[in-house]
Amino acid sequence: MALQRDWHTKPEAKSFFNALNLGPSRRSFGLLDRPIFPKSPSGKQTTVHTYKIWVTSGPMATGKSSTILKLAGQFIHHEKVYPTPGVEVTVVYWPMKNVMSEDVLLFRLEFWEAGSIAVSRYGYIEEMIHEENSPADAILLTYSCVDRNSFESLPDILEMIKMKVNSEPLMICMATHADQYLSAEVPESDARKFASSQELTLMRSKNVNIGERPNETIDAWSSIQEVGQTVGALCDLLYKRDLLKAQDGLSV
Ligand SMILES: Nc1nc2c(ncn2[C@@H]2O[C@H](COP(=O)(O)OP(=O)(O)OP(=O)(O)O)[C@@H](O)[C@H]2O)c(=O)[nH]1
Ligand SMILES: [Mg+2]
Repeated sequence: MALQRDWHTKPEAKSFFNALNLGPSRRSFGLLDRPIFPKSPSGKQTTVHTYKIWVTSGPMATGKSSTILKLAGQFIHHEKVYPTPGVEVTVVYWPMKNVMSEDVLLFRLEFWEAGSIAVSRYGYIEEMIHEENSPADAILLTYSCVDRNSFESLPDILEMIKMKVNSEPLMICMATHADQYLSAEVPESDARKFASSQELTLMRSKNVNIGERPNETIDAWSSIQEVGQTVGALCDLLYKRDLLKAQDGLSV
């Protein structure tokens, strides 16, 4: 049941992605919004697969909000720092095609972030994110390539997650500031070693505005091509995890 990770680059994907855009930019969806979506080439109604993704870090700003904005195709304000005051949820829809069945699946990724200042003041707010009734399907452990301390803090965060979370989420290590590799304080080899020793999937994000348009908007197709690899990989890994869990006879 493999998904076509690069489907966003195919001409037939265009009408599906356009259904999620608002004019020349990607639409930002509220929690209750539901896009109107075309049928699959197979004639079937598209199924929606929802996943909760918790984006976290050590007790510092690593680029959590910027990564989420980047994946959602929204403008990132670099000139001023905007610490996330509490918990924020951002919804990203992403269509992908099943290689075997020709069905198009619509992924609804809910990115949950608690700001680092808010967490250090009110530790309980992160508990909301991994509550038992709706645990996170994936955890994005973020660190900044240009801040060694943020990388050094990851083992403790990981330990804390292992103690508190028993739903076996997909674990991703997300390196931000990948555009600033010349000032990197964390060599690629260190990141790879850490990720493989902890069985984490390593991803990178360059949280800069590519395809900038007037009025602080981003061109939808520039964004889709920019983040397609990362979002496609996330959807594919989450979907495979579901299938494996179903095979193992666990509830999903
Ligand atoms: N050049 C560059 N700047 C980045 C990148 N990611 C984040 N930044 C900048 O880093 C600063 C902090 O980014 P945020 O996304 O607000 O960090 P955060 O982890 O959400 O911070 P809190 O909400 O306070 O926990 C901002 O000034 C961003 O513009 C990146 O990949 N490249
Ligand atoms: Mg933030």
